[in-house]
Amino acid sequence: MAEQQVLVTGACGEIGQALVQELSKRGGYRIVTSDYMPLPDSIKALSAEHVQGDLLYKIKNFYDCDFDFIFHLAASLSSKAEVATEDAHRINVEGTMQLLMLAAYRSEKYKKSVKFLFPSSIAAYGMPDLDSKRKAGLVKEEEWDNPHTMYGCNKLYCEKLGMYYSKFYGQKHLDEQPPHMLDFRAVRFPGLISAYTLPSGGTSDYGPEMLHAAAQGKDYACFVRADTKISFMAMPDAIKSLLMLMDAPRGKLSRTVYNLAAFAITAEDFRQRALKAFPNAKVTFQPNPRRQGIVDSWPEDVDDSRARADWGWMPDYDVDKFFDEYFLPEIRKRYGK
Ligand code: AKB
Repeated sequence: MAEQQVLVTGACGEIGQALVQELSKRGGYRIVTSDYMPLPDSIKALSAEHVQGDLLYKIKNFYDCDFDFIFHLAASLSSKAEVATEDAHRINVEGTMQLLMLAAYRSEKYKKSVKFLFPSSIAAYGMPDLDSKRKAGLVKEEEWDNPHTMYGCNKLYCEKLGMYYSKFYGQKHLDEQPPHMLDFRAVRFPGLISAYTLPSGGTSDYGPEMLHAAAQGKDYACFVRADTKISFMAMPDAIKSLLMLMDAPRGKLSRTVYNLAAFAITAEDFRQRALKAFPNAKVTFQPNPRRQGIVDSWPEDVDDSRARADWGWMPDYDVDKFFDEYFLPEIRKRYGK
């Protein structure tokens, strides 16, 4: 069978590296990557072609490519986006729009729905205050969607752009809808934690940063309060969710954007777990008001029942399995502790 063509943007990021490795393990794909950085050794041999540079200037490289799937992961994350807002808008919104236009055009012209997978985020939510956050319980996709950050606004708007290009682009009468519109699918990820890579520029970064520091015997000053709570997920589950959504038959999907959750814990829970595994670790709390404000605006946990019902989503790792069967064994190998 001919290989299917996949584009992964932001391939050098944490999700990108893990996704390229998993797609390559599955086999049957010609993987084209793009990023402003050169590919790291972990995935260099797995990419058939790497387009390096600013996506907005490089998009023309993809005009003649016949992609079956696009994973658009390139983004400026929440903390970085808050200090370089216009640049974040350009990367997060204009980059996404150019790629959506390209995929929509190719879907219609070649009568083949390009599947466009988009990682949105819990940053699409905006809890007005801590009291509302604590009382909100499991937040559904359509609730509290007034983001407080540039990144959150960008993600929420790109979800809407994806719906526009997949449902309404061309403004044909419903009876005349061409059968081959772009097939846009999005997940709202919680904070992600990998045992192999570290995030940069995000605000949920305190979780993985603390654990990696503790495993290396380095002191860590956590930039949020001890009681700060949001949901997190193991990187293998994040990759599993993207591949499950990629494979899900269109007819099973009742919506375009799905919440995902795995385990919601506090920064103090992270500290306790880190100290239990690495008793010499030293973790203190030195909240940064700006970054604290960002995490306080994100819900404590989200309701992912629609993803479970529509496409069988179920994380492999709850909090205990995350530490005992994934993170600690892998991190001990990595840092030799
Ligand atoms: C960030 O912290 O910006 C990201 C996210 C939650 O989307 N990890």
